[in-house]
Amino acid sequence: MKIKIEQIELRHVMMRLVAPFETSFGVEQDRACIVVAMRAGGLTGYGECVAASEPGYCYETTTTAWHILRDFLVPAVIGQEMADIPSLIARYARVRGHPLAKAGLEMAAWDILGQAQGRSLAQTLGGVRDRVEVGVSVGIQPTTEALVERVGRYIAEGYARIKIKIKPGRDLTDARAVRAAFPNIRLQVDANSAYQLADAPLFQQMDDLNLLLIEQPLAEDDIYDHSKLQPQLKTPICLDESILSADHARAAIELGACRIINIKAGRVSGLLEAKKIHDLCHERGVPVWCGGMLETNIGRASNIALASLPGFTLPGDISASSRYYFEDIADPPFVLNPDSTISVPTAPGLGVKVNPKNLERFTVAHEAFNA
Ligand code: OSB
Ligand code: MG
Repeated sequence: MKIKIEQIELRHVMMRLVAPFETSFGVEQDRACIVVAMRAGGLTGYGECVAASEPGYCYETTTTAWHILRDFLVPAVIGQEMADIPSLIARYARVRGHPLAKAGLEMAAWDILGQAQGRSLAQTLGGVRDRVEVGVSVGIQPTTEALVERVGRYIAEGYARIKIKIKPGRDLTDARAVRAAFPNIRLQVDANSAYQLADAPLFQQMDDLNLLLIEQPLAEDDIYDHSKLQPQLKTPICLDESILSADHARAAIELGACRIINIKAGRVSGLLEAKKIHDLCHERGVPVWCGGMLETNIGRASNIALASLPGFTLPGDISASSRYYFEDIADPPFVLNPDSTISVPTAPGLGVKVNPKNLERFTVAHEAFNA
């Protein structure tokens, strides 16, 4: 089956988070993304490019992603016949880097192809679960006391796994306080690249907190120093920012730089590469889990489908829709089941319905490209 890509529409969307989200690289109150609408064969597929307003998590921003999409990716695929995902990717293979921009476009194509074949994204990817285990990622709070209270409220809502963000000056004390208040909760920390190898003694002090993992302690481009840090710790290191491809994952595993990998389709240029990383890790017995980028329900549907693959054995950073936004641009909302899971969509493609009124309301810029 071949489908001609007739139109691609880009929308710069801004949505207010229910609460500000603070990490070691900054605070976000209004979250930006680019919604990609692809029209082909009478169908519309949606993708979410997760580039943020500022280059804190990675070098891409909403503005660079818009440039790469408008000037390079869209021209490479518009008017072209699409048979499958590899044939789509081949058309823009000469564009180096910019994984978040590529992943937004690729997601829309997965949605179209799934709809055309009458298969859910989870089915297409090879998912084996109808519900996925989830947790919540808790930003840095004004005080340690406020953090403990915030975590307590998420646990009361039913989240069975908590991740707290750390930064220099708000690390050991915060982690110890949360562990002391909740001795049995599954707990992990995320440093978002804020430390150096010389901080190894700090992370050694976390070894008796029974953490599931320590996420991305060192620089985003430094797999090597993580391989120097991991042997000094009992707690597994999990890489996020450092892993941009299956080749990076293989290098990190073979170097002993981590024992767990966080997979985000955006960071690795799309779901096809995300599945490759999953397959490699699954073969080698390395646990993976699905990371999040504060997605709308479009990106969340994609994350949940990905997390239904068999190697995703740790809870994902995939929370209920209400944890992020008061109102979303796609329905139905994702809700937390009593067993700290979220159900996998079963409708064809992403399995969510975009709400045109809300999408229009949150759009700050848009541009359409026709074949
Ligand atoms: O490092 O995992 C991260 C959000 C934005 C950028 C980076 C990260 C995060 C999160 C949020 O931790 C996870 C979520 O979407 O709930
Ligand atoms: Mg992370």
